[in-house]
Amino acid sequence: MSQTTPVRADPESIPRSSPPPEFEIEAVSAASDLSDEQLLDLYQAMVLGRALETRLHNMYRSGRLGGAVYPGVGQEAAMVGFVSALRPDDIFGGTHRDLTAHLAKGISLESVALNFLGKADGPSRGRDGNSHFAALDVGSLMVVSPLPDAYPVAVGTALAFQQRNEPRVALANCGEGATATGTWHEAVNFAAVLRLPVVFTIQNNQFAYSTPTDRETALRHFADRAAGYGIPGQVVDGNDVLACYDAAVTAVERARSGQGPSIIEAETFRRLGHAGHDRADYVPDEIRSGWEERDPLARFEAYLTRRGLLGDDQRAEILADAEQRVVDTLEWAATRPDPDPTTVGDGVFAHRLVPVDDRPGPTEGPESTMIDAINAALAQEMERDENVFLMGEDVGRFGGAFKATAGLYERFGPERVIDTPIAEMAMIGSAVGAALMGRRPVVELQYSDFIYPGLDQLVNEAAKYHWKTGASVPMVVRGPSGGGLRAGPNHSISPEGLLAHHPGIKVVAPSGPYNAKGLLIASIRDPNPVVYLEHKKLYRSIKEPVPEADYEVPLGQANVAREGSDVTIVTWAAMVHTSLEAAKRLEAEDVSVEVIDLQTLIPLDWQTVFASVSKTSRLVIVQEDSPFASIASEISARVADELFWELDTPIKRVTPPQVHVPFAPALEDAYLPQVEDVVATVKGLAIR
Ligand SMILES: Cc1ncc(C[n+]2csc(CCOP(=O)(O)OP(=O)(O)O)c2C)c(N)n1
Repeated sequence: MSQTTPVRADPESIPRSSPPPEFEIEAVSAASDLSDEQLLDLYQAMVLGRALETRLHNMYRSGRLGGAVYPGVGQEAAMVGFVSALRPDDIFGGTHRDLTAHLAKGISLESVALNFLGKADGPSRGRDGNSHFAALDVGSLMVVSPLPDAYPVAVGTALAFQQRNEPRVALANCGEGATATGTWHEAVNFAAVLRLPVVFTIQNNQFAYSTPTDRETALRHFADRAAGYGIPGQVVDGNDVLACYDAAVTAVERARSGQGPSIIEAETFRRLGHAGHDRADYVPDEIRSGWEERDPLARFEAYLTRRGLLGDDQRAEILADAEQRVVDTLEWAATRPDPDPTTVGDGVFAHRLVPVDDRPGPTEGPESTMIDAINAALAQEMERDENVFLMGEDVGRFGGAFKATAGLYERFGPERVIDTPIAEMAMIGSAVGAALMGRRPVVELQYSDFIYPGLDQLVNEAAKYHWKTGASVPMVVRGPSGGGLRAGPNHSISPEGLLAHHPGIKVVAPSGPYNAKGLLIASIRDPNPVVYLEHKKLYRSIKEPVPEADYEVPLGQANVAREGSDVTIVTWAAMVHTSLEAAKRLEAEDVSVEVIDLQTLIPLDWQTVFASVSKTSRLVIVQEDSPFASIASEISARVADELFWELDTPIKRVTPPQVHVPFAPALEDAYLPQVEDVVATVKGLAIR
């Protein structure tokens, strides 16, 4: 058997990045059928972008602008060429470097200036700066730092277009470096599998910060990745605005006509550093000069001049006008008001406009398990609102790993019960995009443990959208959580503390069939991202009457599961039953226990907790989640803070130890809080 020695890249070698451009210096594609006026519009858009980026960069370097700048100088052909292929109601999802593209999509110069200066009336009202904004009114998605987070969201907008049969398209753009992320791969695969109307563009500007392209991919071209997804990929001269435009028009029309996604890579060059502070000393001179000879603006000017569309005077006038507009707008923006510091806590959640039906729901109904109650809630909401749809792994014909979606595929069809690839980032991110377009997605996680691979989209997109842009994101992520089924460390977590730690996510944890149905209906109707945790041990272990009619159990309201006067137990999900059993045993010993079932962890019903502790003067918190920096810690701290003088005893917590959930029955039983632990803790308070 022959042995081969692996050939590894020499870390000291001169980077292959920035291959000598293969494209002509002079040539500008003439395939496009744009009118003279449209050609000049493209030119003006490129000039304005360059004027803005250059001015911002100079301001930053001279200490007149805070925050950050990520100049796209040198990339104007790709930015303008790609976005100009879109219609006004199409969607663009870009990154930190896409200012010129956002301008071409229609965001005003004023909005951009206000955002850079963190002003109150800017698009993110001072909550984010530089190019990190959204302009949903012109179809530009929110820009956030993690790369390329707008990809899955753009895919979700395309999903909404496909579901509604609307002839609209999304274009998602990023740099070549970002194509190495799992986010990118999940988004492209997801779109390819579902044949969504989306175009993926890559601006290969030769460096990801300082990293050359041969440390980013082993392929010759980034567009070669397309073959791995079964979609077309193409490389274009990214410094030729018409080549970019033509390629994008073809890809956009392909997507619009239902033929699915494609990838376009624009080979271009970032003329300035990665950011304002970076002098890009790592770019070899010969590479820089090769590309600078092919500057996209100079090439297009030469083309327009050759065609007799641009004279020297007109060129000078266009440049001067753009520069003056930029200077005037930035000076004007500087005079606008800063955000009011008293609003720092505002806007995390959208207010629900449809009134919550908070009449106590009917309590009569046939006996049902929790899994059937969840299934009924999904079916009724899908029946009531055609915007509600489900997606997840195996949720279709198979009915989900725990059968929560059984029968829904047959009833509502494959467009509303979507089997997805294993791609939590793509599922959650595309739910955000679909929600922004007016849909009400419900994502099933096969186990709540798989929230981890989707967490970036949850906390950086779903949770931040309303706070930063004012747009609401009504979506539910639901799935089985909790232990007790001998499922081991990766199928048993209780992630409520993890989720509650992030602003902008509501967290719901039902304890039985009745509240499971009402809370799920309320979660679907809520205008915010809600994570709905279904304790899998409760799925089939208890039955109670569940009304057939639809009803809501309002979010943010706890339930007094048992009244008592000596001690308050605050708990939720499966631990409600452990605590109720403990309360029963303690009653025999003449200790009266009040059990509060929180039902919703975010927002938490402090009023009910405080009222109960004021009455009993004692508090025990029982939780299944790990103890360190958890919901139990937070409740302890808040109650100690606000009700210290009303407490007769220390606050106690009954929790697992700070370890992973173990598999062996003996270990898992030792891990999970048991009735005896609760009884012992309450007795330890020496009430009698
Ligand atoms: C997920 C993620 N990791 C790291 C970063 C830090 N970062 C910001 S820009 C950048 C380079 C991006 O390169 P590329 O995708 O080619 O885009 P470009 O900046 O060249 O436009 C890095 C590493 C980030 N924003 N997101």
